[in-house]
Amino acid sequence: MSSEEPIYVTQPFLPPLEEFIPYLEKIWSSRVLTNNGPFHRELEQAQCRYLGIEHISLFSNGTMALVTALQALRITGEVITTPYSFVATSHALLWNGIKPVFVDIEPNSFNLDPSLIEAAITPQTTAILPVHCYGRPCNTDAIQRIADNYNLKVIYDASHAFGVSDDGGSILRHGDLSVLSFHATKVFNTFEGGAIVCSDARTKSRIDHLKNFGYVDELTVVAPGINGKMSEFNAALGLLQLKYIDRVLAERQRIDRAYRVQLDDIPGIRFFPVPEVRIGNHAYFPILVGPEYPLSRDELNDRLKQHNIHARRYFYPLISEFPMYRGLPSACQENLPKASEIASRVLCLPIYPALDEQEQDRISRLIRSFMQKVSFGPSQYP
Ligand code: T4K
Repeated sequence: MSSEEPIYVTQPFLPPLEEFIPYLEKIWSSRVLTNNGPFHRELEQAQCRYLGIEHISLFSNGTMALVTALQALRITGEVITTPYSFVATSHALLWNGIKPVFVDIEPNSFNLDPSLIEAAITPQTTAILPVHCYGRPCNTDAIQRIADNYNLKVIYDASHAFGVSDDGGSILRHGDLSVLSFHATKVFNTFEGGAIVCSDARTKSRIDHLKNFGYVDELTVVAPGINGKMSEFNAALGLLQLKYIDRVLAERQRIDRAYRVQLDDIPGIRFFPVPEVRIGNHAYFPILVGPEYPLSRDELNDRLKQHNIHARRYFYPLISEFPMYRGLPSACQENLPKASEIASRVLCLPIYPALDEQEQDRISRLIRSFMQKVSFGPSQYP
């Protein structure tokens, strides 16, 4: 094992602690800890301004927001979704008693392939749940066309997509609802947190009731709601994080660009083209390890670990391979050839604002050095 300091796939950005103290002092003096307090209300307004969206409802985490989004639109039956995501995407369906129907992904965006959606629609289908994977936008126009033709709702799992804009503005405006995660590992974090974005006040009101046990006022409960509320501590951190988010995005862009230069000519190492978006967020830096590279993806991952570099195989295994999904007809590998292939080759390299040039250079040089050493024979592995 290497003596160098560990480098993980991500490290949360935190503002200077002394800037957080005044927020804590306010909480201590007001004793408002949760239940739509002043920081919560302020963060909702500030995020609408920053993201250029109409309405947002804050949540305790992204998974609770996904579960509630499905409830808010009364989704039932079957929902078409991607197997190439974090398990929370499909788990939210199971928690609502909905059957996930997996459809394969596009090899270039790693997002749900719209050309395959129609064939998966049945009389039980009520919605599509795509993911803007790694913060790269889905083909929203094509997905919306299908949804309109078949009268389906669209809920985007936009957990990776905070701050991403296409030519028309925030990508969170697409579909009926978009769900965000503000988990520690995300581009924008509130320790834990999440949100649902919607475009009309009535839907926001329903979502807000659902996340507060269904309460409308002290004596009125209109739905079997849940407790999905964000606390004042999380909201306060969110307000402070918003002051730094542009710097965070710029640092991520710096690292993304440097990897592209450093890894450019390594045979068998492929990465995404620069995103065709107005503003990207560089949430992840996935590479695909192909047969021209002398190590398999898992060997490369292990070798990096020996050097205390902890990349991650997001998203391997596919959701469809976990035991609670494996039995579904749509989960079989033959139905998901592209997702299966990509999941077997993908490796997400470390990317976060505090990753400095030397550390990043070390990662890229190691990936290059494994290639050269292997070509001289396994005995010379580092
Ligand atoms: N939909 C999608 C598409 C998602 O990706 C996610 C979450 C969700 C829905 C659900 O949203 P939330 O309910 O979580 O808000 C992580 C995260 O736990 C998960 O939030 C995230 N996706 C997923 C992609 O990644 P793990 O199991 O890989 O996390 P963990 O704890 O191994 O963290 C990865 C690395 O980050 C660690 O090696 C070190 C670093 N780290 C992590 C934490 C938690 C820190 O430095 N500090 C920390 O506090 O799942």
